[in-house]
Amino acid sequence: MHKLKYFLLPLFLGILMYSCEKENSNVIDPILYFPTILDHYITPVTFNSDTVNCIAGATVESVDPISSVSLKFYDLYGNVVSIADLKDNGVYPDTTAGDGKFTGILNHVFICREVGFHNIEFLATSTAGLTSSPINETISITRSPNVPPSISNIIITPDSTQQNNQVFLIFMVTATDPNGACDIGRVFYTGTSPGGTVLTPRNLFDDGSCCEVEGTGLTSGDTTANDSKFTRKLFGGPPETGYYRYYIKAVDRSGDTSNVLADSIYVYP
Ligand SMILES: [Ca+2]
Ligand SMILES: [Ca+2]
Repeated sequence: MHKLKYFLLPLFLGILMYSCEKENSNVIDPILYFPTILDHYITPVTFNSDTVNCIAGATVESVDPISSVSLKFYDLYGNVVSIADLKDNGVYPDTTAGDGKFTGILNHVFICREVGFHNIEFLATSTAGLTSSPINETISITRSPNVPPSISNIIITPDSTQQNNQVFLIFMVTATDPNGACDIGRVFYTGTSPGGTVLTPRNLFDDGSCCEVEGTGLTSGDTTANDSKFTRKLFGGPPETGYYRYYIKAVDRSGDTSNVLADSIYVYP
């Protein structure tokens, strides 16, 4: 009897599921028509300027009428900083109304030029509120000629500490760039242990200790964000005795390097 029950139960469930599916298939699903961007262009794609000014176009196919075709321009941190509406209305730069080719002008002026590759995204939305798959491209922002950054006011503490004694090591420097604070790409130290081992390079931050850095579970130790003073606070016990030597420098977004400032921590037995 028990065996029969175990045989019948799945059979019963199977029939139940089948009948449910059958019932579902009788429901008329609404058919969703997503617009498709068939073709797109943007020109030019390189700017050696604070101003971005491009003409962009997208050819859109859609069953439902199109309510908008937009072009988003992103900063280097993933934020949308400008949006252009592409129109199919025959008004410049669009040539012919109603041909499915949407055209517009993307314009953005940087307060501080962000040299690098910026993402742009084309997106079409229908009157039914359905959006196409986004199409992504990049615009390259350059700076030529470029002026390198410079650093000053190096502070590394403590001056000395005992071997294996767990302490906070603090690295500070002021880094500026004549092209603007946003042109500082990276501030970091390299170094060597007393025995000559190359130390892992560490970045310094001007982030006001907003967030955990580099998966360490610690913040940078920086006091005030965006004041050109970069800091890195680490916790550890130096294992070797002698001089740990550190070299700090900055690199800007065009890859040019600042002067190098050096300091050391003496570790006694
Ligand atoms: Ca620069
Ligand atoms: Ca700071």
